[in-house]
Amino acid sequence: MAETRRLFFALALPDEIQSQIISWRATHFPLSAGKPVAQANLHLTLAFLGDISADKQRALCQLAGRIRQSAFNLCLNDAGQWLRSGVIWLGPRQAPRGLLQLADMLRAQAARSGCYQTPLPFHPHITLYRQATQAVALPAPDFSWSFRATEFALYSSNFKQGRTQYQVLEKWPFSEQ
Ligand code: 2AM
Repeated sequence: MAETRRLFFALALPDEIQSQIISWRATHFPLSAGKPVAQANLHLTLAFLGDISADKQRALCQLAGRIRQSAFNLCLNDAGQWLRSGVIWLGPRQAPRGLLQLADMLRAQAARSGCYQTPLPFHPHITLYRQATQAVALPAPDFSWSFRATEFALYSSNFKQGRTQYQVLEKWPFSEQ
């Protein structure tokens, strides 16, 4: 059988925002909240592709490279918990149009290429904790991190020695207008 890799398109966070979020998380959530996501793994998924072949990866990268997307500002000022999936997340209260357009496009291309896409609406988020199946008191909504998104990337997800590691495989810049 052809070899496959577990892939997804995502936005990275600037390093300094990753580390600010980690400090904030450490002081605003109990230790028992769930399994914290490692600093380097904080990202915002645009489209999850699942385990796909090198051929499908190439085809999806070609389509991704044809997307023309302007850069946009993203403000992370909302947090929530999904008890069913055990996720505590950070996200924008109001998602920028550019982010929604890009995710729609990538998800549609993935679906047309046979990658299963959840029927749930896209809810842009950065997972802070997994296995958070007990309700946690969320921090007061007085936090906000803003940055300019200037590119998106294809990531592979690798599970090694009990840890999930993400690797950037390819990046596509947004246009500045
Ligand atoms: P999550 O953070 O909400 O779990 C890599 O696994 C990324 O793809 C994660 O950000 C994860 O979102 C997202 N993802 C979306 N659908 C997924 C699925 N069916 N299985 C695993 N990850 C999925």
